[in-house]
Amino acid sequence: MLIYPKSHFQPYTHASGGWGSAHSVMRILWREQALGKAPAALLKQNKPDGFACVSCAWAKPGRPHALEFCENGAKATAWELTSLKTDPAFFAEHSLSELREWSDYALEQQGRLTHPMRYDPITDRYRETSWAEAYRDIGAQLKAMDPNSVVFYASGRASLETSFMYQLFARAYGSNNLPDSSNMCHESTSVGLQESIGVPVGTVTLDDFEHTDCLFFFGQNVGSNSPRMLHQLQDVRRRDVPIITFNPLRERGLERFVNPQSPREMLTPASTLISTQYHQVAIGGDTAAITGIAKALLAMDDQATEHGTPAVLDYDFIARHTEGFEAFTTYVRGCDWAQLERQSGLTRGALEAAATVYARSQRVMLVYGMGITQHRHGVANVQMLVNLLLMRGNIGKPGAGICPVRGHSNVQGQRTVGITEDPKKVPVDLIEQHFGFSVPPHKGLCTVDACEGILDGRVRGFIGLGGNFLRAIPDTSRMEPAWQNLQLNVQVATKLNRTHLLPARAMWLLPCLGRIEIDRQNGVPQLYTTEDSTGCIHSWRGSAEPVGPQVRAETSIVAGLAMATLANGCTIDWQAWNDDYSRVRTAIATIYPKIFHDMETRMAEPGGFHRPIAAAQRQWETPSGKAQFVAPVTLAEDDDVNLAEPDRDVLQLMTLRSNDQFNTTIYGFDDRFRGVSGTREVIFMHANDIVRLGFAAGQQVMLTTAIEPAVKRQVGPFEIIAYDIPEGCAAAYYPECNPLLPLWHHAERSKVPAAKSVPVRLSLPHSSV
Ligand SMILES: Nc1nc2c(c(=O)[nH]1)N[C@H]1C(S)=C(S)[C@@H](COP(=O)(O)OP(=O)(O)OC[C@H]3O[C@@H](n4cnc5c(=O)[nH]c(N)nc54)[C@H](O)[C@@H]3O)O[C@H]1N2
Ligand SMILES: Nc1nc2c(c(=O)[nH]1)N[C@H]1C(S)=C(S)[C@@H](COP(=O)(O)OP(=O)(O)OC[C@H]3O[C@@H](n4cnc5c(=O)[nH]c(N)nc54)[C@H](O)[C@@H]3O)O[C@H]1N2
Ligand SMILES: [Mo]
Repeated sequence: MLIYPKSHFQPYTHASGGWGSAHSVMRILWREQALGKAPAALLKQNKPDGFACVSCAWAKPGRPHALEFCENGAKATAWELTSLKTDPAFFAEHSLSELREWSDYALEQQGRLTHPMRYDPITDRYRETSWAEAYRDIGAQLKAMDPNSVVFYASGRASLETSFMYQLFARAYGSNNLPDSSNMCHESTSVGLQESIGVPVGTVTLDDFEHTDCLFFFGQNVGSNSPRMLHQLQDVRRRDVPIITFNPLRERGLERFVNPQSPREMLTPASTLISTQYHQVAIGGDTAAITGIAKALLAMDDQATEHGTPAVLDYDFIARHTEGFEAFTTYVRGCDWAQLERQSGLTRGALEAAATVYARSQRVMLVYGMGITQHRHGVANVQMLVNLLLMRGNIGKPGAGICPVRGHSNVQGQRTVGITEDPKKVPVDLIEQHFGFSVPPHKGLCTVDACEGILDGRVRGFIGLGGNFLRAIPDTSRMEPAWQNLQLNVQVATKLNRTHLLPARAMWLLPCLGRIEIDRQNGVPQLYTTEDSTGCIHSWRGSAEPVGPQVRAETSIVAGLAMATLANGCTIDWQAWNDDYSRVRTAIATIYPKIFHDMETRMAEPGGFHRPIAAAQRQWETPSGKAQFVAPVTLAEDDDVNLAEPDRDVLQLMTLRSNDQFNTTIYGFDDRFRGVSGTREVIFMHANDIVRLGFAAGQQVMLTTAIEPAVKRQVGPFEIIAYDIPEGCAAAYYPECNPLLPLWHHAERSKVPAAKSVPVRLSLPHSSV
């Protein structure tokens, strides 16, 4: 189906942004045949009177730039506004067995889904159905099933209105099975921050970037995955604020940036140096690195005591606001430097250099992403970041705080309005009082639990509100066969993907509007809301004409399914909510008054409104009312293999995104910043490891998971690329590598799959392992 251009590797020596970015945007607008609608839409992107970018969750400023979008946001817009269509004629032509042979890229490249479709097992094809029939038949199926056997997945994009309705639908039906993409992403944050500082989300806002005097960056690839943040970083650097980065790879966006919206920068060789210190930490070495920094701070503080100079630690803050300091410092003092160096892959000198800058800064922010959360000890990792901040009182003052960079554009908001498997995290009393049904009391299934349930047959039905579950989850080679035992699979989507192609006994594909499109109910365009990474809630409106008359809003689809499924008892007027989204917002404000009071007026203010975040006011909503220092139990973020063992033949593999994808959506086969073009089937390795293991750069190898040998997990052949990465570490792309990731290999407590630490061995394609 797809002709791969010849692959090519050439180290990228330019800054991120700049002409490379402009060129890449034009190419996708052209290919998606989106030059008609997309340029006009781009002017509305992330604007107060426009729509929220469908790409990342980074904050949208109240005073936006003339063009408030980035290369990847523009690609996401073009992808959604494509004039290509995957219509009933397409499905008549291709059977599912045939489509399963297509690549992810080829599937989505067919364009937008336009009609509700039902799978017909006799012809192995999707056939057009009507909305009325689809709702009726799905409702009948759901009514006949045990609610505990049905999973309601959400992928992080749907609006606050849709998400609120979706979780009520699931709960009124009798299920708390509400896994979310967050379960594969920042759940380590939600668990770790809640326990340490009493809130599940970050504490900083955009204003803090204007006041900070030092920024630390851990495991987040800003240039590809949240490029609009480069504007804040560029401003920070103009004030000569140091940025200290910990990342196994020298990511371009963390090194240099040219603002593509600045004519001066585009026409001169000027670029901004982003990171002032760059530490290529070993994969899984962050806890050891932070322990080293903490150790250096304690040593500086001891010296200060000795010399009678001012303390390095903020003892007043520690005494008034925290607990656990003694146990934490005892742990840190007990670690020796040789161990910390070995485990972090960094020298004592490098860690002391970072500590010195930290110690002399008054307002420090820590920014982080998947490099921290997607590890076996991802929760402990997040808590180590908090420990470092607490040592000098860097939470709850302007310019300081913790900044997890969320993934999907409304993933944080979905949690805020009740998408969670844990009923303890929702206001059950208010829901029961207002909507006339009982919330099931027991905990439902998160993503990993749902996968286990599909494998062992407990899960019988799956509703997907967006996403590409079967590609995003771990252990995909084991999951795909099990998936086909499902009784029911309903997918609400904008484009065709692999999750739509593995038939359950009954299966529907329901096409929805994207959020760039105008959502009219009874002829009236509706507003919708989202919450960004900084806890800011905005209202938006679509600006492009819908892709076709048959496509429905996600809100309508949820209402339609709920009306067809729910028996008596639930007092929600789904039809009224469907007709006027302001009624849904009124209901949200009734259930969550502290956050959403007066929502209708506040959401329209430029830049939206901030949800109250207690920790940012130094109120700690923890059981003891204090922020918690949490000592790690181990320095190894992933203790399935011993990283420090000499001459291992096992590499620690991280699975990451290229600059040409949004999660499982592959825009193209180039990763400009990492210098790869024409292929995604590569493994990045250190030159010494290539030689040591008896291979050569350019050679094709198979990758096999090195834990749990009883189950063979293998992908390949992939081409070896010699790359600037710490020895013992390797990198390759997600989702191609997902068959390698055992389902049980997830973070303790948060159950986030440890996608950044898969132990692998390499072999030649034809040898047996
Ligand atoms: N264009 C684009 N934007 C996106 C997405 C996309 O796919 N494409 N996805 C969205 C989503 S859902 C999410 S969650 C975010 C993801 O955005 P990121 O959090 O940036 O996720 P990854 O691309 O997986 O890359 C993680 C980074 O962590 C580094 N890393 C890996 N292991 C370690 C480690 O052990 N320690 C440290 N310090 N660093 C490590 C990697 O080198 C890489 O730079 O982006 C969102 N935005
Ligand atoms: N190995 C490995 N695995 C990972 C990760 C990793 O770093 N490594 N990252 C994990 C992370 S952080 C995440 S968030 C998950 C992502 O997992 P998902 O959220 O499940 O996956 P996406 O690729 O974002 O989903 C893409 C699909 O969403 C649909 N879609 C797009 N827009 C809309 C819309 O507006 N409405 C609806 N209804 N559908 C829409 C389209 O049909 C598209 O095919 O993957 C996780 N998996
Ligand atoms: Mo994510």
